[in-house]
Amino acid sequence: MIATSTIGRRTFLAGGAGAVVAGGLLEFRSEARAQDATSLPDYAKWKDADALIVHSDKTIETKRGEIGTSIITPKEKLYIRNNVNAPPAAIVANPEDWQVEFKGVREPKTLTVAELKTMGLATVATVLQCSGNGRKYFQDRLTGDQKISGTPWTVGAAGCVLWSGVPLRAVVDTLGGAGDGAKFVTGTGGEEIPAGLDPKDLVVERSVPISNLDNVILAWEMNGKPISLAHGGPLRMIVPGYSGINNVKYVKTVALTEVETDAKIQRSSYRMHAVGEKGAPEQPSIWEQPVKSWITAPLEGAKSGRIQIAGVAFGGMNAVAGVDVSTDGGQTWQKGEFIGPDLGRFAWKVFVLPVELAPGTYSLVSRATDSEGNVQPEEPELNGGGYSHNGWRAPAVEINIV
Ligand SMILES: Nc1nc2c(c(=O)[nH]1)N[C@H]1C(S)=C(S)[C@@H](COP(=O)(O)O)O[C@H]1N2
Ligand SMILES: [Mo]
Repeated sequence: MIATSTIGRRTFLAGGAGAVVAGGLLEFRSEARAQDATSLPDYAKWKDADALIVHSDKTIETKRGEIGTSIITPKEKLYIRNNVNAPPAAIVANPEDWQVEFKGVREPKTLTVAELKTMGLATVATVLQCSGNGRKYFQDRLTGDQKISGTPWTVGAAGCVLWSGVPLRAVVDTLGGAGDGAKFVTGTGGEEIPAGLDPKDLVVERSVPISNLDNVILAWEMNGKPISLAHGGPLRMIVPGYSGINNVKYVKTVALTEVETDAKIQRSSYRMHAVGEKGAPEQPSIWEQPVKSWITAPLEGAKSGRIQIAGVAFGGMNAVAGVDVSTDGGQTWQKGEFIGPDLGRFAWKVFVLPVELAPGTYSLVSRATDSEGNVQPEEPELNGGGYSHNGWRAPAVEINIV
């Protein structure tokens, strides 16, 4: 917990003067909150506090050493990111009764979760990762008056999770098929928008290309339990392979649309643009996740001798095909070995490399390749939102062997 407040304070001071001038009161408030966040917020009280870094009541990161080697991330350790306040806990009291409106199909209809449960069942393992995971590594590279605002996540805004629910394709087929000209799947989150504020500015509504129709799952179960409020129960739209933001929690409307939603969160947020530029619809949207890996153990020095280096690797839309591991900061590489069951192309894989280390200092890094031959870059180009960091150098683990 001391570490948490230190991170908050450092952010506060580093961004301080600039943030207040540039961002005004709102930004000031969120940084102040990060500063005194020391315990889990009520809706996440059931989480394993020792495994988490609480940046704020809406941004909670998994500690790097807590991911484990069992592939699936336990719900108690999974990160949380809410863009706005979560709905009241009452919505998960009777999950079967939750209603979802389906639009852009031949026979539009509102269905309950109980009805959805009769239409089909599928289970998929996906990497759920915040689009801003690794933002801190971009922020560390800024010079002059450059600024990237947002939570300074390192590697812990990610987990690998099992989702069960109905394939969206089955629902669309039941409702007579897609309407004419449908190009996107658009999901709307069930948060209440406070009166007097423009819903377009706040609604968590995301559009993804309709090419995902056969992958999308409307999930009511996560790792074998009804989805908690924190993770988007009673029902969540899962878009396998896609960045966190596209996985809409407490989904209340699913529409097949001709155009992308003009909600702010789609129109200008989560866009790839240069530092200092504003987000705009013509820029690439943060959709598919790029190939990525990082080391999870060891994170601290040890006695010389045999050591098992371990980590996680995934390919986003593509299966991960291989991972190279280096103990000298990328000068020389060895092949890591994937262990454990293969949970499919959207899951991550755990890798190991046994090494013999003599006393000295080491820089441990990993570099994954996906089935299409895409390789993790050493350093991705800076972008203004600090999105989709997948560089292999920045998350290096520096250790001392004695
Ligand atoms: N309805 C809704 N869905 C949402 C969000 C949100 O604030 N509201 N946040 C998104 C973001 S930015 C991320 S990273 C993931 C976080 O999922 P988690 O909290 O279950 O880890 O949910 C996404 N879906
Ligand atoms: Mo996110």
